[in-house]
Amino acid sequence: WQRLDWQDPFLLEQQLSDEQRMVRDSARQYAAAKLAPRVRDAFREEYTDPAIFREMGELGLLGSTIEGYGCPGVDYISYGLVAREVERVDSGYRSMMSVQSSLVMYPIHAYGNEAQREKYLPRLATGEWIGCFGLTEPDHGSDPGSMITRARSVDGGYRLTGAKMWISNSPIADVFVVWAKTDDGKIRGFILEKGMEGLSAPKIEGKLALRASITGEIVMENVFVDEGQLLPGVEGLKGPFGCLNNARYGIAWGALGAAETCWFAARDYTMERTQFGRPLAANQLIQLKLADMQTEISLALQGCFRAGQLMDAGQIAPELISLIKRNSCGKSLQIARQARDMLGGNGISDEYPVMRHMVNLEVVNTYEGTHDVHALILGRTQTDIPAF
Ligand code: TGC
Ligand code: FAD
Repeated sequence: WQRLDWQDPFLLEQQLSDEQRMVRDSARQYAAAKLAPRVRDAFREEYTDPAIFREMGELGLLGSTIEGYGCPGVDYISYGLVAREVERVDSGYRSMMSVQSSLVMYPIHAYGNEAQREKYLPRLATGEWIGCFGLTEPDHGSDPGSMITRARSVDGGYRLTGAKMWISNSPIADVFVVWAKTDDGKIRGFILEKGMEGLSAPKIEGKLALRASITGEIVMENVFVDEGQLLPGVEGLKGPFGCLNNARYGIAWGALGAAETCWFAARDYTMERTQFGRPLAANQLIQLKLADMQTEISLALQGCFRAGQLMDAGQIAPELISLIKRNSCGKSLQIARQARDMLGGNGISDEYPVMRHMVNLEVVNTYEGTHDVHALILGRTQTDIPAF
């Protein structure tokens, strides 16, 4: 019999290829050396450092699964491992990376023409340009099919009018992938650029979570785009949802990175902290919580790994992505709340990462499809009844 590796009960490490380990290690090193030292102040001051995009670009972390156009073309397990490393530090940093990679570069690569790929992808890959993705509207979040943003056909192109809400990166974005309905009522994707007349992206103030990642609106007042800015390769909701499949998959891995940070913090703290003459970790209630954290995280990681294999084999069902996104986010949020409690009063201080992760995970559990919306997606697979 082997002795259990308590941090890696399923020996996930052994299941990774050398290349996957190498990509993971480089992201881990970067996250520890460059992201961890700035996160506390970034969260306190609600400051998003645009240099992070360029740093990630240098390491090949932006659009990493794309082949060519300056991107390394790694597999989806590597992409997930990177998300986990970055989110160990902060969900906001992973969010910046996911949006750029899965929601901006992916649709340009998958649905764009060659001219669009060549124009946008290399500069998004280096982080010289920052991208954002506009699907959600003030009155249409879980139900984006009811969006009211319109792209009217005019001579030589389209005029876009409408507003998008809760858009990661938008106030500092150079490139905006926006979804709108054309005259025939079909949803189409458009690439907008900073500086276009009628386009603005005000910052949303007062966020109590994900404060290291800037969020804003996209306001479009009759913005003209020529025909060449339409993404020709897709129409309908499957366009944005195709992007969301990739981003949700990355979030499923990423949220577990945040949960691991909370678990390790709770373990270290309760081993050190003495009450009633013995370490907190000597109490059964504390050990029960640690055991639950270990169980949920290791099972969930193994599920993400299997989903990654299916992604790489081109055999994944979108509903499996809903399952792992929902599971990872819901469980990670519970773990963060428990860890916060185990740190007592210190748990509310930003000297420890736990409460920051806890509030961030409230967002991660909500965006890219809420916990309950993913339950309804799974319910539909079992009953054929859409209960939305
Ligand atoms: P429904 O009838 O289910 O589908 C309409 C069409 O879309 C296709 N489709 C998919 N295609 C690919 N992948 C998927 N996951 C797909 N899901 C649906 C479907 O086949 C159909 O195609 P067609 O050709 O037959 O027309 O559509 P519905 O309107 O009933 O949808 C219901 C529901 C709840 C599933 C959906 O609207 C939903 O998932 N809502 C959640 C919204 C959401 O996730 N928003 C995310 C916004 S972006 C974001 O949050 C970024 S945060 C990033 C960060 O900072 O990290
Ligand atoms: P609602 O849809 O109004 O839902 C409110 C509540 O009602 C939820 O609990 C939900 O589960 C529940 N609910 C909704 N419908 C049903 C139903 N039929 N049955 C039962 N319960 C239901 N969007 C983008 O397009 N791009 C981005 O970059 C982006 N970044 C974001 C960053 C942050 C910080 C945040 C907070 C959000 C971001 N979003 C982004 C938006 C995000 O995707 C939406 O907030 C999310 O999809 C939920 O939509 P909503 O906020 O309108 O909530």
